[in-house]
This record gives sequence, C-alpha cells and structure tokens, in this order.
Amino acid sequence: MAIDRIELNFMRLPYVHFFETSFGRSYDRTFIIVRVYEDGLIGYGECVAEEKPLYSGETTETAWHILKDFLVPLVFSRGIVEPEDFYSAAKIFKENRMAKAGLELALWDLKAKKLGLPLYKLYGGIREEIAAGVSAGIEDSIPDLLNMIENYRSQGYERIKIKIKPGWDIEVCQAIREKYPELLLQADANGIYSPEEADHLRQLDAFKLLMLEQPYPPFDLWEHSQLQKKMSTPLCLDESIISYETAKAALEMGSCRIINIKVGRVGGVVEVRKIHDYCQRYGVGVWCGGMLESGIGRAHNLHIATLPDFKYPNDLSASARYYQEDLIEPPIVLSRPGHVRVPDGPGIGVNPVEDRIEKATLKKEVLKP
Ligand code: OSB
Ligand code: MG
Repeated sequence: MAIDRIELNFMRLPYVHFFETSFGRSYDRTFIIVRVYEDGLIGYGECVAEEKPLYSGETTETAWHILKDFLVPLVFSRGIVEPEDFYSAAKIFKENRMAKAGLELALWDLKAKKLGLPLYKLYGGIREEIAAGVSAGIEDSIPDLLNMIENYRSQGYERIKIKIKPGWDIEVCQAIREKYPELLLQADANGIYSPEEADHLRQLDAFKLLMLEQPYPPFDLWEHSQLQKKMSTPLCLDESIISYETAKAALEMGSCRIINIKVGRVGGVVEVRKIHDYCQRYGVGVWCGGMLESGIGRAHNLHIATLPDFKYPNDLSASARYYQEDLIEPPIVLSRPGHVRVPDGPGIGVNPVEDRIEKATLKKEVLKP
C-alpha cells in the first residue's frame, strides 16, 4: 500500500494561563497537525515549531514550508510508508528537525495502527504509566507563583519545574524551599545566562534542585562542562541536544549529567532511540520534555516516555494544565498523583476530535501524490 493523502493543518490554541520563560510571555500556541492517510487509516503527528524562532530556529511557518514543499513531496516521490525509511530519506534535507519529526510521528502512528498495537509496544516501552511533572512559567510575583505551585500540588503534581532568568532565580527558589522543604523541584533557564554568571548560578546549589536545565546558550557545550565541574546540582541539557552526535559530545565532555529528550527538537523517534540507547549505555538517565503540545503531540510523548532510560519525572501534564478544550477525547488526566496512564488503544491510543481541529485551524493543505 501507499500513502494516498497527507493533510497539514496550521493550528492556534489559546492556553488556559499565559506561559512565560526567559524568552518572554505567550498566550497561545501555534503548531501543525500532520495527517497521513493510507487505506482508510489515519496516522497523526504534531509539529511543535513555535510562532517565533526563540526556542529554536524553526517557526510554524518555516516548518509549514519545509513540510509542504520538501518532506511531503519526498514521501510521495519515493513511495515511503515506513517511518524508518522516512528518517533515512529526509536526511538529504539539512536541519528542520521539528518539521521532520511532525511527519515521522504521523508515520509511526499509522504503522502502529496497521499492526493493531499501541505505540509503546512497537517502541519496546516497559511501563504502562509514566511519571508526570508540571512546568510552571514565570509569574508576575513570587506569591503568584507560590499559589500556582499550591494549585498544581493539590491537583496531584509531585515534581515542579520552574522557569528562571536573572532577577527571577535565587529569591524564587528560596521562597519555594521555605514553604516546601522536600518538594521535588527543578529549574530551567532556557539558555539565558552567560559564563560570567557562573558564580551567581552556583548559589542554586543551596536549594537541592533535582537538576538545573540549560543555563547557557545551546552551542556552548564547553562552558556547560566547566559549570558542571563547579556545581553539585546536576545540569540537564535541552536546547543543546539536537541529535545523537550532540548528545555524545555533551556526555563525553561532561557538559551535563541528565538529558531532556524532545522528539521535535531531535527530529523524530529514530533519533530519540539513538540518543536514548546511548545514554542508557553511558549510565545517564533521560526524561521527556514538552513543548506545550496539544493532546496529539502529548499522546506521542507518553509512548516515548515508556522507554527504559526515562528515569526522571517528565514534563507531561494533564490536558487541563494546557488547554480549555484539548484536541483529543478522552483528555489526558492524572491516573494517580504524579502519574499518567499510557493510552493502550492502537497507535497513539487517543481520539482526535475533528470539529475541534477544524475550529482551531488557521489554514489547511491537502496534498496528494
Ligand atoms: O524549555 O522545556 C522547555 C515549553 C516551550 C518551550 C520550551 C520549554 C517548554 C516547557 C513546557 O517547559 C513543558 C510542557 O510542555 O509541559
Ligand atoms: Mg527546557
């Protein structure tokens, strides 16, 4: 059989609450839903490229262009159906990992649906429930953030990640630790600090953080290795790790002790497996980061997080953490405190709701061979 149609939907969904990082504040999410059709079955993928090139160089518009004009035509011209074949063929095009991952994920969902298996079984996942944490953005004041954390705790979240930046770091951790001495807490700087601020960052060692994520800009693996030598808090890299090769360099150089895996950032599940397996052999644990995905992308992440080396709580929260009306039914919920059950239907195992997709669609493209 062959893919007979691919649909791209350019989406915008409002958040339940604004999300602020060291990049700035946003109120909604733009992303792309990729659908591949074969013989009456539909595979769903989500491309996580954001509206602005702040987290990575890709944007929703550049990913739209790459998908429509290069990746989808590649699938049709080569008669590709298998995600592994897509991964290999798509290597001729440089970068654009989020665009590639969006389409590869749709092919993985389709493949699992054809086999009648939930994705995690196809991936060789080892758990039916994953550890779910929550990522809390920067707020207007410390009391606002403490309220938010209390709210998340009452909903069952046991591990909280906060976003930090200069002026919103030491005092914030101090206030959280005063109120919650034993909370599983970690901090994410999204690359905003510079090596001149190493001594300032060392103050974070006082707060027993599970990890400090991406203190310096992505390309500076060397300075991360110097900082890790000076800090007892384990460093975790997010934006720096865009491939198996960068993961290898980071671990060999001692730039971090933990890796955040995002399927979009590294360009698909085949690449995730390479990084995962390397970290496992190296004795370094990983966890699944999030990009505030809709339920479609988040369901994909749930399956990925069942792989054996995902040893830390993931940024994989319930639908209600992100969106009033998620794109899927049933919504993702906490199955018990700090945990989410992995859907066990075929493929992603959740049902996208067509009229919700339509309602949030800004433009659409139906592509045929
Ligand atoms: O750095 O982990 C990050 C969201 C957008 C861009 C970057 C990041 C994030 C998050 C969200 O922290 C985590 C989630 O999806 O729950
Ligand atoms: Mg991060």
